[in-house]
Amino acid sequence: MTAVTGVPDAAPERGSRQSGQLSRAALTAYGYPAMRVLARSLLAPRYRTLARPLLLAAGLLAAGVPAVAQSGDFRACLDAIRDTAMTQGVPATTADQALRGITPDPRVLELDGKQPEFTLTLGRYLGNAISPERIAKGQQMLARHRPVLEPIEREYGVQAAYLVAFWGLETNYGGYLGDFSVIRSLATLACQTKRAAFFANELVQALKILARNHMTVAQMRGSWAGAMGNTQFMPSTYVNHAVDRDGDGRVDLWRSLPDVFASSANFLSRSGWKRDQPSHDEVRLPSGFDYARVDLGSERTAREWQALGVRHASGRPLNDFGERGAIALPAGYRGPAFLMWPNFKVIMIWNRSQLYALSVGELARQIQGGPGLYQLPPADDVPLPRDAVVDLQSRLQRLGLYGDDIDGLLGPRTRAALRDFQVRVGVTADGYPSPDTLGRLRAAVP
Ligand SMILES: [Ca+2]
Repeated sequence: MTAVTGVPDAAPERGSRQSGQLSRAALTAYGYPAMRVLARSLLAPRYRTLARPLLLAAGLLAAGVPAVAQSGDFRACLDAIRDTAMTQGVPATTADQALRGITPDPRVLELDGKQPEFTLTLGRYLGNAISPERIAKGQQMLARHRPVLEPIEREYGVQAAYLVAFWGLETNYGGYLGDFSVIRSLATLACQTKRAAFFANELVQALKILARNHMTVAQMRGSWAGAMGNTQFMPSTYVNHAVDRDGDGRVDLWRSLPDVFASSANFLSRSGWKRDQPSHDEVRLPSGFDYARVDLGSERTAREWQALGVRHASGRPLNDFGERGAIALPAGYRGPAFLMWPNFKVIMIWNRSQLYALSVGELARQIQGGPGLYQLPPADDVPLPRDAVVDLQSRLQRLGLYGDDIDGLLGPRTRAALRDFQVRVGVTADGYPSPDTLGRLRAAVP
């Protein structure tokens, strides 16, 4: 599990701007959403007896499979995964049937090899994620599925609008579930990429799902990276958190919306979702606000922020849930400011992109009839290509302000260095690479 800080938002600029690709974009940027990693550490009670063999197998996977994977012997790699699956209770017949005759999928390798080229701006990201059509459709879906959603909201304590928002962002309300063979995709990623241990474990979990007779190999289709169904669960998340809500004895995240909504609610609830609280509020900062306070780690109570002059964006006093929250300025001081409550972090367990979390929360809020943003992101912001971030980091380094890796990723250390530069040249120190700040940096370091 990664901390909520330290992961910049990036997404590949490819393909159509379908929303499902947003989550996949975040997924490809860092390999996989944190949710899938967390899932492995939260063993459901009925699998607890498997914890010991699982830990042993994890060691085995971490040690053995990558070596085999790097040897390039696909079959030997699959055999190692098959053996691990059997130590975790998967019958040999199930594993053999699933893995027999499969070959690496070149399309999966091609997609895996595509690195994100741009850090999307807030405006671009939200524009893609929360279109008026998606809000309207979310409202229709909320109304249509209310009889299913209401009892789930009561039981799990996760608001129906959020469950619908995750669904809308992951697959555009079930519009595209992915048509890759999950087993073949995971086998390809486990045996022919560097993230062998992670995907080998996912393949073992997928084999468990087959062993429990939830579906056939042919029915198990999903994204190129193995995410399945209406909310794109990875197999480990499915095994640990998915639930059979409609009572037919199978968890079907493709065709059963009761199963889909209850599974999402179960995951969120176990991840610490706070009943009746939003993920964030848009806020208004007072003039003269010290932007050094803007940091995911800098949490205060609503009362403390209120005392510092922060108000709800509408001008009224801040909501006070008795919680602490941090302020984020994802488009710098010229854009909207957000106060992020505990549920924001829970969304980042699902997907560790801050912009993704913001999109889920905004979509949920606007599905519930909330107005659009009070402060729109600046129109002149442009997506920063990775080499532009490399350039920025190099210039900050030459000024003695940045000592970290020149990796082209706009992380918190780069932002902190940028803030120091802004202080030095006497402009608003929000740590955001606005066109103005970039121009000043180029002038300072020719
Ligand atoms: Ca079911």
